[in-house]
Amino acid sequence: MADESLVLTANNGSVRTLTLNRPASLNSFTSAMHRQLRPALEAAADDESVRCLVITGAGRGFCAGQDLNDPEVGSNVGQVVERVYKPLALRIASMPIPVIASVNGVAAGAGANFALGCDLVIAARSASFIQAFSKIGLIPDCGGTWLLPRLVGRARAIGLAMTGDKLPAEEAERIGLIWRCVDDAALADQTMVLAQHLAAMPVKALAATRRVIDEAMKIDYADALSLEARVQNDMGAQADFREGVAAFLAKRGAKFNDR
Ligand code: T3D
Repeated sequence: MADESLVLTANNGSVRTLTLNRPASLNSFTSAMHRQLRPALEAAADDESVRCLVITGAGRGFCAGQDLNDPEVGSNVGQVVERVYKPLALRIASMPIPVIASVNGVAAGAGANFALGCDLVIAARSASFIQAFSKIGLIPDCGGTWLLPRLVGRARAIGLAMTGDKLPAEEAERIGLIWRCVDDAALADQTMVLAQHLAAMPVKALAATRRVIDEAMKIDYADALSLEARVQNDMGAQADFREGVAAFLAKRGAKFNDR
């Protein structure tokens, strides 16, 4: 159906939640879903009232990666990655606000790496992460080759990618692949507490923090220190910095507005 909502949008104060909504197929990505997800991400980026974005899945899965029934599969896999998954990963990495993946169930293939590319990954204890690519003769995409070794080191990255084994959320937390694993029943509440907390923070500085940390991994120490100085100069000129210092000195709560 052309107008079927494959990506649901909900607002809770300044937190926006996008829910991938193809539960019968574990929210695997189709072209139609991508056509709804991209504008939804743009809308969250453009809407000044949104200060934190949460991405989750409907039903028992988070996202099982590329829908292998989609007519596009097999036509030109590299083109799909270049045209769809690369811009998706880059969009997440450049959002002007913090992005939380609230992983409610299995996250496989591009679905796993889509989650891992978010700023913070909070997962239900019953959730799992699977680099499913190797089982169908592909390599990790949607940022997997870049993210995995940085998150958990080369040995674990290669182990996860080659075996395609299911990694339970608890283990994912233990090895540093994700931020936190919580009881299933607590996931929605814990996600919202975290999201509201981030939304009340100086989000412009949070987005700059992500950008500089990502950039710092590609440059040497001296260049990273110079980059810190340049970006700190920019942050120091923002109203949020003045407000943060004023609130601290006045012993009151800060109200941050920059975005
Ligand atoms: O063009 C390109 O391909 C390039 C891009 C590639 C990026 C990628 O993401 S490649 C990797 C694609 N994903 C996978 O290979 C994962 C495939 N799915 C699975 O291995 C398993 O479904 C899971 C381990 C994720 C979950 O297993 P389980 O036993 O909990 O559930 P299930 O019974 O396998 O799945 C439930 C339903 O979802 C089932 O449909 P049915 O039989 O009830 O009608 C299953 O077919 C469907 N489903 C799950 N994943 C996909 C899917 N349908 C289409 N595509 C999927 N990826």
